[in-house]
Amino acid sequence: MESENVQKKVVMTAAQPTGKLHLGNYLGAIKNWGQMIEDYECYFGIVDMHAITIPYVPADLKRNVYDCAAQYMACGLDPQKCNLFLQSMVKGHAELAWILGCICPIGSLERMTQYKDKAKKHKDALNSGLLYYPVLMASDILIYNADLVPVGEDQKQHLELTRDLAQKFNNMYSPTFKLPEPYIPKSGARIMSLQSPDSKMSKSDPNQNGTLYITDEPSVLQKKIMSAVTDSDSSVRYDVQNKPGVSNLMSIMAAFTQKTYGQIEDEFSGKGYGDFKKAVAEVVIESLAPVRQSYKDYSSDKAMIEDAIKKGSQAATRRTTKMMAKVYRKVGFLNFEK
Ligand code: AQP
Repeated sequence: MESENVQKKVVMTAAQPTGKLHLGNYLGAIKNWGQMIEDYECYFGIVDMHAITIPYVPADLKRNVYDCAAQYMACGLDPQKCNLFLQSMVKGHAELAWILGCICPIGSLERMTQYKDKAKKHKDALNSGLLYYPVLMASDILIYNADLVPVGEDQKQHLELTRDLAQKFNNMYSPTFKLPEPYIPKSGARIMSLQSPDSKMSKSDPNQNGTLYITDEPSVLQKKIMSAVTDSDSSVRYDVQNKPGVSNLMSIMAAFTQKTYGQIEDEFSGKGYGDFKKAVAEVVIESLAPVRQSYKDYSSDKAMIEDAIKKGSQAATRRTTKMMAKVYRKVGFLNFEK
C-alpha cells in the first residue's frame, strides 16, 4: 500500500482511547477521515500515551484501545486502505516530543485552553504530562511530515502551536518539517453537550445524558435527544448566543444532512421543539445505524483488530524512523550505526 501511495499527500490525525467515541468525535473528526482515505496516505492514531495524562485504570485503557480500533473501522477506516497505529508502538512519537519540548516555551503550554480546562477538572491529580500534551501532539503530527490534519475546532490552538514549533525547529537547525494545514469541517466542528450546550460534548462529561455515543442503542439516542436542553422560546432558529441548545441540534442535523441552517429553519417554521427533536433523533439514529451494526461485527474479532494495529504501527514506524534519524542528526546526536 505504501509504495502505491508514495506521491500522495499525507494525512495524520488521532483520537484518545479514553472511552467510547461520541457524536462530536464522529462529526468533528472521524467521519471526515473516512472521506480522505482514497486520496491521501493516511495515518490514523490511537493515542494511548495522551490518554494517561488524566487518571485512568490500565485494564480499561487496554480495553479502550481495542474498542477504539473497532469503532474506527466501523466508521469506515478500512485498515487495508489506511494505517491504523497505536502511538505507544511507534517509538519516535515520544523521542521527538522530548526534542520539541526543549524548544517550546513553558508559557505557550500554560496558555493552552485544553490544559486550563482539564487542569481545573483534575485539580487533585495534576501532572506534567497534561501540560506537555500539546508537545506530544506536535510530535505526533510532525514526525509524519503530514500535509493535512483533520480535527475538530477544539484542536485548532494545538495545531497552531505545532506549526510554531515546526517553524522554530526549521529556523534553529535547517528546513526539516512541513507546516501542516488544519482541516476543520464547516459543520460539526464543535458539537456541544445536549445538557449544557455551552460546553463541548465530551467523553468525560459527568452528565452522560449530554453525550451521544456512536454505539448507543436507538432508544438511548432518542431519549437523550428528546431531553436535550433548549429554551423557553419555541422557534427553531440558529442563534448560538441566545439559543445554544437549539443551535447545537441544528448543527447536528446540518452535519448529517448537508442542509443549511436556513433550510432547517424553513422546514420547522411554525412547528414546536418536539417535532424538531424527533426529526433530529431520526436523522442521528438512521445515520449511525450502519456504524452501530459494523461495530458489533468488528468488536467481536480481536485477532483482526490486533492484525490491523500491528500492520498500521509497522507502517508508521517505517515512515517515522527516517524522520527521527534526520532530526537526531540535525540536533547533533551521534549515530554509530550508519
Ligand atoms: N465536541 C466535539 N465536537 C467536534 N469535534 C470534537 N472532537 C472532540 N470533541 C469534539 C474531535 O475529536 C477528535 C478526537 O478527540 P480526542 O479523542 O482527542 O478527544 P477529546 O478532544 O479529548 O475528546 P473528549 O471527548 O472531550 O474527551 P475527554 O472527555 O476525555 O477530554 C479530535 O479531532 C477532536 O478535535
